[in-house]
Amino acid sequence: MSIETPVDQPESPTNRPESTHRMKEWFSRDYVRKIIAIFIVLTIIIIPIAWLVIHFLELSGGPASSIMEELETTIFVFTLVSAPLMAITAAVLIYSLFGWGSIKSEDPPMQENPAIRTNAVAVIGWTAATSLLAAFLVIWGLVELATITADSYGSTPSSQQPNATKQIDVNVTGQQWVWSFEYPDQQKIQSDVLVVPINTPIYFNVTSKDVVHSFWVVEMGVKIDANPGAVTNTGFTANKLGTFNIRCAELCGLHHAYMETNVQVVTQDQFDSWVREQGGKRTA
Ligand SMILES: [Cu+2]
Repeated sequence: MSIETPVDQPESPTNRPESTHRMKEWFSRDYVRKIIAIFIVLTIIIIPIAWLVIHFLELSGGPASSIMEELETTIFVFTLVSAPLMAITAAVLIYSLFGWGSIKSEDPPMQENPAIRTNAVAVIGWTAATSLLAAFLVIWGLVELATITADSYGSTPSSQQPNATKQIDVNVTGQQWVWSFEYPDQQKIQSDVLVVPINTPIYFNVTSKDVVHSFWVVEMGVKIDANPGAVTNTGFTANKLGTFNIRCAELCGLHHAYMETNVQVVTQDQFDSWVREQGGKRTA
C-alpha cells in the first residue's frame, strides 16, 4: 500500500497514512499556510497593543503602590499568554469570512483528507501546549495572589502586623453615598479625604453604616467590601506622591456612581502638619 492517500478516495483506517506524513501534507495546504500567516501577524500585533493599553495609556491612572504594579504586570503576562490562542481563533475566523468567500471557481470544494482531528501528533501537541499555558497561568496567579495578599497586609489584625509600630490605622466607613475616614491613633481625627504619608504601611478597618459598599482605592490596586455590622481589613503602602481615586465598587443605590473621594499621598512632614491642623497629635 502506498503511503500517499489518493485524492479522490476518502481517508479511512485502511488507507490512513503515517501521522507525521499527514501533518506534513496538512501544513502544505494553501489555506493552512494562509491561516498560519494571519496567526503570526496577529500575535505580533497583539503584543504591542497590550503593552500600549496596559502600561503606556495607564487607563487606571498608573500604579501608586507595589500591589497595583504587580496587578498590571499580571494583566500583561496573562494577555501575552492568551495572545496566541486569541490570534489562532481570530485567524480561522478571518480566513473563514474572507478567504473562503473569495474563491470564485466552480470547482468542487477541496478534499477534506488528510484529517488531523484524530492525528496523534496534532492532538498531543495541541493538548500539551494549552495545558502548559494553563499551568503557567495557575502558578503565576497563585504566586501573585500570595504577593499582593502580603502587600495589602492580608487579614492579619493591625496589632499583629510585623511593622505595627510604624503603620497608620485608618477606620473607613461607607454610607449612602460618602466615604469617611477616622484616624484612631491621631486623636480620632475625621476626614472625608484620605491623607496618607508615602512609604508608610496604611492599615484599613472597613465597615458600612447602611448597605454593602466596596472600598476601592483605584491606583493602589486595593478593593474590599464594606459590610454593615462587620469589619473587613486591607491595606497598602503608597510609593508615589499625588492625588488618587477612591470609589465605591458595589452598586449601593441611586448615587452609587458619585460615591467617590480622593487619597492624597504626601510626605511624612506634610502628613504631620495636616494632622496638627485637624487637631490631632504628631505621629512621629
Ligand atoms: Cu457605595
